Amino acid sequence: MPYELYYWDGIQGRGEFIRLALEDAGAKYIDKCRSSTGTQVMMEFLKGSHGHDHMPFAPPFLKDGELVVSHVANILFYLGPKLGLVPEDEKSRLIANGLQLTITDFVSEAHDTHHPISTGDYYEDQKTEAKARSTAFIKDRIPKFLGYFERMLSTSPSDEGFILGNGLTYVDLSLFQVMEGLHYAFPKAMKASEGSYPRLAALREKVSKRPNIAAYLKSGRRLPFSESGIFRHYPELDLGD
Ligand SMILES: N[C@@H](CCC(=O)N[C@@H](CS)C(=O)NCC(=O)O)C(=O)O
Repeated sequence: MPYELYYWDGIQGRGEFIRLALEDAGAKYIDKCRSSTGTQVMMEFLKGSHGHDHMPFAPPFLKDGELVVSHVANILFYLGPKLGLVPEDEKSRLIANGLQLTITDFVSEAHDTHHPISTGDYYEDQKTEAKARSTAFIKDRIPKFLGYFERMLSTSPSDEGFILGNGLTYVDLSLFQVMEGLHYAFPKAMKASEGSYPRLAALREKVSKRPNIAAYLKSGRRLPFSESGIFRHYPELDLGD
């Protein structure tokens, strides 16, 4: 039975962290909302009218048989051992989950740069606040989060440049996506700080060259970044010249 991934059609968004894990592992999955009736089925799940005793609050969620798992970090916690994307011992799994939850926080802050006041309102209605939020994000939050991951990479026992040691984990794939997203959204700020994160830059490069990831990135399954996703490029929110 293939896994079923439920996520808004047309954007990478948070669903991309799951896609990258499934793609790297060569797992069989159906990206449900890319089919004509998928979004309708997803909405039924979210309304609780699908006969399941538990309904997720928001996408992404993954269906594996009768099991429905929500939240990016939770889905990856579930998939990690099945896909061979995390060591199986408890300590490693908890460390990986802690790192992934830190990525969740970071992604949420990246989202808030363009929607600092209300997710339900247009960016155009919160541009002044978005500029203030983005300025602080670039000045304080990107360095704090990326500095942390860079430090974790430098203290990792891995001699291959991965964050947990002993091979790639789903956290490395998510860090690739975070770096891709930040470079898309804030190209000038990321260029200006390029020299500060050599290990993250090397990891980004390394992940992009993994055969399954390279094939995925070239395929139609990889949706482009856009101003409907989490990482959005509004030039006015980036570093000035
Ligand atoms: N913590 C959740 C966040 C899920 C989330 O915010 N999903 C967004 C799409 S990326 C959504 O549809 N949210 C609906 C809402 O917050 O009302 C995760 O990491 O998966």
